[in-house]
Amino acid sequence: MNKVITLDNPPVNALSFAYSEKILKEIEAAEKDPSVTSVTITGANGYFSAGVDVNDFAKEWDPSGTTVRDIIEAIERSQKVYIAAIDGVALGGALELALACDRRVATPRSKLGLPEIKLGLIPGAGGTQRLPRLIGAQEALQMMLKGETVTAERALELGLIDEIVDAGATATDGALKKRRLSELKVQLPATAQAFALPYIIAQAHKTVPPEESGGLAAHKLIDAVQAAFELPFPRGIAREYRLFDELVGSAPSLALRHLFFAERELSKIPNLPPADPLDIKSAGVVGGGTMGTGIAITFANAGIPVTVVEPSAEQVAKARQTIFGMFMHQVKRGRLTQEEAWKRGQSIEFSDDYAALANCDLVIEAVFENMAVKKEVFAKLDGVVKPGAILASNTSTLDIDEIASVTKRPEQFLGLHFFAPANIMKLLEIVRGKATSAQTLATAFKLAKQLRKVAVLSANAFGFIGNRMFFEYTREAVALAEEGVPPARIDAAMKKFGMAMGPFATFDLSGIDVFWHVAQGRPDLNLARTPILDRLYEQKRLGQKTGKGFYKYAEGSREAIRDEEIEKLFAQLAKEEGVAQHSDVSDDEIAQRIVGALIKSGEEILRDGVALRPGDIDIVWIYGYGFPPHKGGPMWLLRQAQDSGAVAPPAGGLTYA
Ligand code: 3H9
Repeated sequence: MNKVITLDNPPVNALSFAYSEKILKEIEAAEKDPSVTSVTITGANGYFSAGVDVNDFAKEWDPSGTTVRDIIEAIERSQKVYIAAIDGVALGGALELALACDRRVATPRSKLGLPEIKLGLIPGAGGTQRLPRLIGAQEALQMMLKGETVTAERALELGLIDEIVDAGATATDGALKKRRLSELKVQLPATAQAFALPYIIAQAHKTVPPEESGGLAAHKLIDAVQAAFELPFPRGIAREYRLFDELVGSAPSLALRHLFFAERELSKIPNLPPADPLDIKSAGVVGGGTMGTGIAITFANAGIPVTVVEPSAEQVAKARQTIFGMFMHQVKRGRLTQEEAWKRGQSIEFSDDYAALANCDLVIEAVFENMAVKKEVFAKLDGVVKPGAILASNTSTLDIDEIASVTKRPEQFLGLHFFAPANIMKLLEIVRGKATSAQTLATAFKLAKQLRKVAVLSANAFGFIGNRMFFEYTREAVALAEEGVPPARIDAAMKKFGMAMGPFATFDLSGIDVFWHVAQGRPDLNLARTPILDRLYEQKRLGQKTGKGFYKYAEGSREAIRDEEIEKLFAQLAKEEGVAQHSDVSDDEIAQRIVGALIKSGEEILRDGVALRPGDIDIVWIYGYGFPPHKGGPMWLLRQAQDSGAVAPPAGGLTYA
């Protein structure tokens, strides 16, 4: 007789300590029952299981209690045949459970993966030892290092599952035999020679970042796979358990787990009445510049038809050309097939007439960052677009309520602030105006998910969350440069800290004129220290686009070259302003001052109610500004400093308390 054990622990059948104990008992019962010859493990609630309950890894992680490891060990000892019948997601410890079974089948919609690396961990229930034995060392390493899921179809190709079956098919073949992966040898690529192992391992270590730069778990993962090659199975497992247990308490894993939960909190808005989101079946974009075209592609990529409006036939042609070029680029890079690019391109329409937007469910404005211009656009849109449709501005600094005031539908008005390049960057700031309705907000969050964006709610305040902090961040960088630290050194120190890009390189990429205009618009806020921006603006040193900014660029190149003229200019400004020059600042001090300014501004944003939670701010900086995920975000760093009783850094006036 076949016994079915169903993982049923809503919402995602996570294998918590308590739930693992329950399943272990069911397995023990099946083991004791002589009429049971095989056991099928399957899942309820539309999932197989999302793996071990991440909440269990809190500081008191105690592997001596019942965990999925005990379930797996019981299956390993058994003489009965175990089948994993996967329908839906099978991740982490759940896939490891499936790997301990003798046979694995999955429905076509299923997704399988070992995503532990994304939490700064490695598979810790035998995955690093069994997966290489099943699908080969190289494929296994790749799958675990990326932490990405594979479809059932790909899993079959890899040999990860034995068969694709229809949903509900749990029938078993009585002739099934035991097939313990622990008894297999790790396979090397067919062409590999005896020397391949050290080579594969050495190569793998080279492809991941250094331990201190976010690569800690990746190196441990490679060590564990090496153990799968070199050690007998039980010793390999013991090595893996030890490496996993060490990683649970590591700083990068704590940071990444914080981000996992912070990301899932984002759409929980306190005191918001429940509301059914609208279904956005078609969208419009006003403006075919960099942002507008990127936004249009984002909709097309998500399968939502979109219409782009520009005021003249000439501008329409240019927008069409930009979008066509962007799709072709993807095709050339091998990221998109020609057919798919064509299909997506066909879902974007162009017009020079606002009337083309009349039936859209949502229209986003992405025109020049100027209040008068935006008001004119929305006054027109409000008259043309069907009642009930949502109107959104992509402004990065302007007052959403003032823009909404020219429409008769402030309840259906909000800010949707995309980050350039809009089709690549994952962050979306959803800006709530004073009249924005609960339904409009719910629709925005649902839409963000469809567009595969990570959406963070911001109140309507200058610069919202990200840019307001970004101004403080660059202001501190400029202050350091005036004190005599070369911009190139400041950028290098910030990259060493882990930022994707230094602040001065970002100025040059975005355009110094952009910052200058924003600073001019709000002199009351004393945004960036403007003297240097004024000088560069006067000298037409606008950044990459003019070949000179805080760096020099060779014709047609984006490679930043240090420019002593800039250092002289900073020295001159310092003299005029009476700022003392000193360059005896360490890289750590540079990062501490700049990140310190960021944290201070984050505290203000929380105090002013612009962001809901510290985690929301961290997500903004990770997804929008290239903050290193393994450091958890600026507010997470503050919390760590507070928890450890760290004192204030020396300069900059920041206190962590
Ligand atoms: C592991 O297995 C270690 C082992 O190797 C070794 C051990 C010894 N735990 O994302 P959603 C919650 S490490 C606890 O919004 P979706 C989530 O917080 C684990 N909770 O839905 C949310 O709760 P709430 C390896 C979890 O449909 C709700 O479920 N596994 C877990 O967009 C819905 O989640 C992973 O890393 C969990 N493991 O996506 C899988 N997973 O409603 C991580 C989810 O209260 N999870 N929740 O906010 C995922 O990738 C996605 O959540 C999943 C669903 C694809 C499952």
